[in-house]
Amino acid sequence: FDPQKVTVVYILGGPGSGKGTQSAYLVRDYGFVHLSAGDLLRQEQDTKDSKYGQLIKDYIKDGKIVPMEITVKLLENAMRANLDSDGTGKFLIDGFPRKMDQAMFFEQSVCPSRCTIFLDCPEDVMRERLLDRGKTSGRADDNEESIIKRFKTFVETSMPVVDHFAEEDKVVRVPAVGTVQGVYEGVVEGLAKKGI
Ligand code: UP5
Ligand code: MG
Repeated sequence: FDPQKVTVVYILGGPGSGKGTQSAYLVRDYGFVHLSAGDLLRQEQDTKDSKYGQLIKDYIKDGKIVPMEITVKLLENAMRANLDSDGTGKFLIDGFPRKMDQAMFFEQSVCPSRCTIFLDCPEDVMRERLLDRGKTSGRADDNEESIIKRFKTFVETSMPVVDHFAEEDKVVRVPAVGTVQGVYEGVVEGLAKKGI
């Protein structure tokens, strides 16, 4: 992808921090194409004949990071499918990269990011939201056991990615407690400071 023509913004944060919720507003107001890595993986898992179906299922239930070859390929395909005819595109990539090797690979071989929105949310708030959502979501990882594993992976594996981008001054950190609208105001304000 031509970084002159393609804008990539990541939205990261712990499980249940509100990435998907905030993304919907960003799509509405900024014209981003929203690509959730988790949604793409769940779609792939449900695709008949996918050779990765069982693997993705096992990884997600365990809150582990699916090997990046799979995720990056899904993201690249989705980006390509959503490029304008002149090769321009504006992508909000949700829940990726969540491991250092993915971040390095994507930045160097797919497209460098413009910035990262980091939704900063305490675990007790996230846990409550996820358990509540779990009553109706049907997601295989919205249960107490998986949630504990997801939190552990986030702290040990994904937070270093946020820290890495923060060192490059490319992170918009937004406290993600309070109302959805209140959080969104923080997101808009943070992006404005980065000239977006
Ligand atoms: N909610 C949201 N904001 C609220 C607010 N301000 N006040 C009150 N309630 C609020 O929100 C979660 C719930 O909270 C919803 O019910 C919402 O209404 C409410 P949501 O916007 O869905 O939060 P989000 O951060 O998107 O939570 P999600 O569960 O999607 O986060 P995860 O990071 O856990 O899930 P994801 O789909 O990204 O990944 C799932 C798994 O896929 C990973 O654990 C991993 O196994 C795998 N994966 C990879 O292997 N590689 C990848 O690159 C990506 C994923
Ligand atoms: Mg999500």
